[in-house]
Order: sequence, then structure tokens, then C-alpha cells
Amino acid sequence: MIYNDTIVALATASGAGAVAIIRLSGKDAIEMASKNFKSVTENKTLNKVNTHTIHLGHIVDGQRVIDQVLVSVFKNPNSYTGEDVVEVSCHGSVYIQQEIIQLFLRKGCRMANPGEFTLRAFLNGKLDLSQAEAVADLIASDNEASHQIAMQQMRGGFSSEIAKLREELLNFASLIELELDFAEEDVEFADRSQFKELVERITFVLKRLIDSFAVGNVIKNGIPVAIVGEPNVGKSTLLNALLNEERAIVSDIAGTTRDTIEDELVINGIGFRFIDTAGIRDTNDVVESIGIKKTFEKIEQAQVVVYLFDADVISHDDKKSENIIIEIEKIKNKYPLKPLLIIANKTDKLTEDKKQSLNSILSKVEGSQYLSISAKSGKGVEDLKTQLLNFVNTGALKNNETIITNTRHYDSLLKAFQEIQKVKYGLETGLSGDLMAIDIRQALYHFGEITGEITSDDLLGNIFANFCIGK
Ligand SMILES: Nc1nc2c(ncn2[C@@H]2O[C@H](COP(=O)(O)OP(=O)(O)OP(=O)(O)O)[C@@H](O)[C@H]2O)c(=O)[nH]1
Ligand SMILES: [Mg+2]
Repeated sequence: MIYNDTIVALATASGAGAVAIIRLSGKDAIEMASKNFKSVTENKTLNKVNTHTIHLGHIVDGQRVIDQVLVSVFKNPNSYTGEDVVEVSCHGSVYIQQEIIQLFLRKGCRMANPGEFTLRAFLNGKLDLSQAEAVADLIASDNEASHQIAMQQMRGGFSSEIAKLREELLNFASLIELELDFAEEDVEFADRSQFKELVERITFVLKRLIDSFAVGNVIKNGIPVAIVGEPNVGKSTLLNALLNEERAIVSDIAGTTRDTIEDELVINGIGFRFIDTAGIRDTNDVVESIGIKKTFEKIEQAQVVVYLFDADVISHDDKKSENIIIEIEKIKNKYPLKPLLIIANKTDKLTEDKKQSLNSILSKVEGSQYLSISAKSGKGVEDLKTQLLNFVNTGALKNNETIITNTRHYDSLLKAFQEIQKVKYGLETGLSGDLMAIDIRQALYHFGEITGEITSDDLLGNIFANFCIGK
């Protein structure tokens, strides 16, 4: 699929800026730019310059000078798209950007579709599909962790891991298929013990990649942390303290927060999404009870639960403190696998003897991690952030292992894994070569889906539609 037309788009963000870049790609890119460019150096035309050079001059439309610009020329195949590419750096006024783009459209360029430059790069073999997808992730990355993962994927760490396994598997598939041609002679070209070893290795790698999706997914989307507890204990105050802004309304009226409020915060390069919820209690207020129902839904969706209680109330009210302990046990029973952090708030109000009784209450919530803070003064909020980081398994990230963040890859890996399990079973049970070859081909198919050896127009359309125009 080689394109005949030349595309144009603004490569920089829309709106006014110091400089804007307009990018052209396609077989007429250099010729078109050349016809509308007047170099400051006499007798210089763009269609005669060397590749990877930059030229000062003016974009002109007949006699009319539109702007003074710098033009970069990249000749195929050594460009981002693999085609001839011209980048015009102009002054960043929206008017100038539009004038230059309109000019090239009049001269026969077509407006690029979203992601079309990267699509062409993929079709010309400049990057594989998972690398192309990483370009979009890289542009979307807004913290250290998601940046690191996208960067690694774009540089081909993941692709080469998959490609290597695919190639080894392909070798065996060929050998087994060769055996089929010599069926009468009963020969074995494919060494079964070596093949078994390969299948084990592939299983191991696939499992690691599939498991990494749990981490990758939360890193990409932010780790959801639900802040829950009875009304008036200071949940909204804590959200504000974490974000360092007055995000949620705080008041001493119980039931202030009725809907859930969410906001993001990056802690040490990892994105967290904090969810302030309506206080949990039995209520007859219809609106509030809807909010409480939502609270449980939010716990369900959260990766970490922060349970807040009012240390001041607890330390002088035995009945209340008993209730709190029951409440905590309830959450633990309902969500046994969810990391739970218990927080005593309003410790600024505590006198020395109340602190004693608080400690004895906290010792009853055994097996849970707890912290004492004052959301109002901010005391202990930094410790809370440290605790939250401890909950996140960032081991894989630190070790620079490949982490899957893309649902499409996850899907293909799962399917490849299932097929490989069939192959493994076939090997153990001495399945005939022709049947085994079918399973291997299936596994190969799913590997190929990831890197783009196997694609369909629908799939490509879906992937690149999510890009911005100009990339
Ligand atoms: N002294 C003290 N007061 C606090 C602290 N945290 C919150 N408060 C006060 O407690 C009251 C309730 O705070 P909110 O943050 O609205 O409580 P909430 O848990 O969001 O309450 P609901 O939304 O009704 O469930 C407010 O008057 C806060 O100023 C604290 O650490 N120390
Ligand atoms: Mg609130």
C-alpha cells in the first residue's frame, strides 16, 4: 500500500505559539515546497538541495510573501514516514499557519488524517505496529512512569522480544511441516526436547508480559485510590491537602460530599487518581444514599482503599470506636485482596491521654497498616504519600522490564498464550504433527498481530484514528 498523494498538516499544537511547524510528506512534497519557497541565497531551489538540510527563506504565493521561514528537507527513505518530507517552521500565528496550509492544499496537497504520518511510517517499515502505538502513548504520557514505558516500547524493546520468539517458533513450525511431507518415512526434523524447551520459554515470557498488564494499565491510567469513611471525618479535607488546592467543599455538616469527586496527583513519577466519596452511614436521605451506593462502587474500582476516621471522636466514645472496628472488618471481609490503609485523622485535636486510648484502639485493627494524620494542618500527609507508593508494585518499572499497557497487545498475548498451552499439551501427549502445526500457526498469528505482520484495514483504522492530526 504505497500512497500516491502528498499530505500536509500542522505538526505543532494548534493555537498561537512562538514557532509552528507544518509538515508535508509524499512524493511531491519537495517539489511543492520548492515552488513556493524563495531562498535568501540566490539561485537556491529546494529540489536541488541535499537531504537533511535546513534553509532560510520565504514562503511565497506568487508575488505575495506569506512568512519568513526555515525549511527542513528529508529525502526518502531517511525520514519519519519513509517518504520525502518537508518541514516548514514558520512564525506561530494561527493566521500564518492557516495561510501556509491553505497554500499547499491549493497546490495539490491533501489534509492529513489523524496519525497518517505515523501510519505511512508503519506501512513503509520505519516502525512496527507496537512502536507506532507507542508514539501515541508517548505524546499522551504525563508522568515519569508512563513516559518510561512508552519510550521503551517505541525503541522496540517489546517488539524485538516478541519478534524473536515468533521467529524461533516459526522455525519449528517449518520443521514440523516438513516432517509432514515425509510422513511415510517417519522422520523427525524438529527436535522434540528442544521444542519443549522453547515452548517453556515462550510460556514464561508470555506469562510475565500478561502479568505486567496489571501494573501497566494502572500506570497508564493512574492508580485509583478511594478515600472512604463516615461523614465528617475529613475525607474532603484530606483530598484538598493531597492536591494542595481547595478541590472539594469542606464543612462541619455531616453529608457534605454527596457525589464522588476525583482528581489526579503525580507522586514520584507515578500517577494517582484520588476519589473522595460520600461518607458511609445508614441514611434516609435519598440523594445521600445514592452517593453511598456509589462509594461502594468506587471501592470496587479502586486499587487502594484509604479508610479515614475521626481520632478525636473515637478516643472518647467507646461505642463509636467499636463501630469503626466493625466497619473496618466489613471492608476487609468484602475486599480481602484490596490494599487497605487505615488513617486516624484530626490528631491535632488530641490531648496526651486521648493519644493513649487511640493507640489501644489502633492495636485492635490488627493486620492493617495505619497512620495518624491531621488533614487540616497537613501533618502526616507526606507519610501517607510514601505509604501509597509502597502499595504499588514498581519493581518491574525499576528493573526496566517490558510492561504492557495496551489492551490490544494484552488481548493478543492472552490468545497466543492459550495456543501455546495447546502446543505444550500436544507435545506432552504426542499429538500428531499436522494437528500441532495448526496450533503453532495460530500462536504465530497472534504474535504477528502485535507487531503488525498481520493487520487488517479495520485494525489500522482503529489504531490511527486515535492519534492527533499531524503525527
Ligand atoms: N481539627 C481538625 N479538623 C478537621 C481535620 N480534617 C477535617 N476537619 C474538619 O472536619 C469537618 C469535616 O470535614 P470534611 O472534609 O468536610 O469531612 P468529610 O469526611 O468530607 O465529610 P462528608 O463529605 O460529609 O462525608 C470540617 O469542619 C473540617 O474542617 C483535621 O485534621 N483537624
Ligand atoms: Mg466530604
